[in-house]
Amino acid sequence: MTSSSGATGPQVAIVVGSANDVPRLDEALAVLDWFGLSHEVHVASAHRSPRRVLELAEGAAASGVRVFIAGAGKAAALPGAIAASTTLPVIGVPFSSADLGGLDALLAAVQMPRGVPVATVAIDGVANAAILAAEICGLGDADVTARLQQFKAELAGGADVMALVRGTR
Ligand code: RP5
Repeated sequence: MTSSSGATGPQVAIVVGSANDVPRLDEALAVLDWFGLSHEVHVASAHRSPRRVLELAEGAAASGVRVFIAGAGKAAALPGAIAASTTLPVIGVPFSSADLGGLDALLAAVQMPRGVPVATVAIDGVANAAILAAEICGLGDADVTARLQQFKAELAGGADVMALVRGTR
């Protein structure tokens, strides 16, 4: 994708730690589509493919990415590993798993050392991650801001988030 600024990247870069995580992103992709935000999904693991994670983190800002969403389960180092190597905001999504229910990933994502923040949402909170990404992108984009105002008005009117963004209400 190429924007008028010459940027080649999407507005929102999504990275998950395993191909098995990709189906968890459905709600996030629906939300981002509703807000008209371009996005790309990458599979890269802080533990299994750390060099790929570094490449994605280091290259994103120059390609026009505005914000990362990083989701991982278990010992979820991915959001922090990305945050360590980019000046872009990183939204962390801890994924649930059968053994510890996602508490492991939540603590790994949220308990970042001072200096390297990750904005961590709830366990499996991919829809909120996408809404937060829209709010970040909306800071510099009047169209996204207008969509956010519409979104808030719809919520206040009783709309269900996923029914709204999927157009099924
Ligand atoms: C994490 O370990 C991934 O994000 C995934 O949620 C979890 C399990 O990965 P797989 O063994 O299913 O590839 O790194």
